[in-house]
Amino acid sequence: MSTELFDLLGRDDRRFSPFCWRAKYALAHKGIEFTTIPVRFTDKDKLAFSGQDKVPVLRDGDTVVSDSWNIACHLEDTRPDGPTLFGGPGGRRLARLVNHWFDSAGLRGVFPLLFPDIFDIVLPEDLDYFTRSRLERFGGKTRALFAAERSEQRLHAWRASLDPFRVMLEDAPFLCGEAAGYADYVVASVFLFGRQVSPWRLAEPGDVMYAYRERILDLHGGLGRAGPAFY
Ligand SMILES: N[C@@H](CCC(=O)N[C@@H](CS)C(=O)NCC(=O)O)C(=O)O
Repeated sequence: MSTELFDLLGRDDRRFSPFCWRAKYALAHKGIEFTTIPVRFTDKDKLAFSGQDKVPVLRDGDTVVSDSWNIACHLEDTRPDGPTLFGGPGGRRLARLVNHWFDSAGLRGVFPLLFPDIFDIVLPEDLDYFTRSRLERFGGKTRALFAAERSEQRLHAWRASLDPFRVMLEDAPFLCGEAAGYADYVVASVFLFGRQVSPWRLAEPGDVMYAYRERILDLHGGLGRAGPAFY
């Protein structure tokens, strides 16, 4: 049975989508051999079989699953004997909470700081689509306006918002404990994404979150280090 992950493609083979990173880590965590199928923003035809237009999409034998959370649940449910992503039903619900909260606070909070730089790593043939779709999404707010609003102060405020994670990492290497779990992959996806799209550093050496990021990058044979990055 073949397992394929449809993965967002940027310049220089950057695979930068945070949601795709979550799926790649979940697959690696389960020890599943998979191939990635690169997808440009405008390659919507390639995703038509999934009935929607976003990545990640997993084709696992005859089963098609879209959305990173659904992919994690599918992997946990179909490979119960592999290392667990959630640590049981209670852990699954908590991971779901982390997923919701992190998307609406952590990821959304840092997005304005990184957004202006994404234009430089989007493939030239996707640039018109990216510019148009994001203008629509952000009510006409331009790249230039986002760039004018970003500041070191905002970056420091975002870094400070990660304090609850720093507390969790005082007595364990990962948020889930001695071994990483899906909640780690959700939170760490912001660092995997951030280092590939922008020179604005989401963590600096000396910060607990930087050491955590390094540990995540090293997992699964250095999976996260694949492809070019700013830092
Ligand atoms: N909730 C979805 C979000 C997926 C998503 O937004 N993917 C983005 C890439 S990061 C995408 O495919 N965007 C396509 C587009 O904007 O046209 C998940 O967790 O998988």
